Amino acid sequence: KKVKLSSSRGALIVLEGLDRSGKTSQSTKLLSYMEGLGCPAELWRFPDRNTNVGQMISSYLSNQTQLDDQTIHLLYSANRWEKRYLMEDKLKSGTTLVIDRYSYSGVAFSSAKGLDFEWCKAPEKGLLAPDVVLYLDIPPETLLYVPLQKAAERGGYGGERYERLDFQKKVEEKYQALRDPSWKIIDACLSMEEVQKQLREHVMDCITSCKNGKPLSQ
Ligand code: DGP
Ligand code: NA
Ligand code: NA
Repeated sequence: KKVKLSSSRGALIVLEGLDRSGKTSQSTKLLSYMEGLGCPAELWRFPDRNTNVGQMISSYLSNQTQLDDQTIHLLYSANRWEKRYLMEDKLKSGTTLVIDRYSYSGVAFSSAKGLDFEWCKAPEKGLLAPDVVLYLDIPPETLLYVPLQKAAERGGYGGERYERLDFQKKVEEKYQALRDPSWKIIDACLSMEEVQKQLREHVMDCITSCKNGKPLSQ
């Protein structure tokens, strides 16, 4: 469904992948690259832990709050909804948004816990559709080799909920079920530089097609 035809809008670029697939460092690098080119862009991430809803999610993730699976699922979704209209304004004003996780994380992580796949998708309907999904592909076993220093910074391996190998394997299966042929699958085991190079190519192609009038959809 078309929201509005715009002759020059920003692109909605989504990075997805398992925990520790490198999304955060790669998206930060992408932003500096775009800034260097003078391309208006912002880096967003979900969950956005700065809002009230985001603080509830953050408290849940650090095991300070207990919530049932359905409730936390809807909070993650609400956290995207509360940014939806700002997102649309930014895109229409020509700003490209690079987003570290979006609805696909919402469905993949919750359905990996055992919630019904279609039920998980329902509250995501009506959010803006990404112009491109960049999937950083790592074998879940890679989680076993996270450098000790990084694990320590994060409060130890498995410090947050979800960061266990068996669970990440299920998440990967769900991502595969969500995947469509338009996704760009990037081998995240390549060097940091090579991954970045491939991401930049996809991003620049996507920004060009949005500038050329590709409509925003939901
Ligand atoms: P991050 O801040 O990207 O490290 O994400 C925190 C954790 O929450 C991570 O294990 C992935 C998971 N997660 C992110 N978004 C969602 C979501 O929308 N729903 C569910 N169930 N989990 C999510
Ligand atoms: Na994470
Ligand atoms: Na993977």
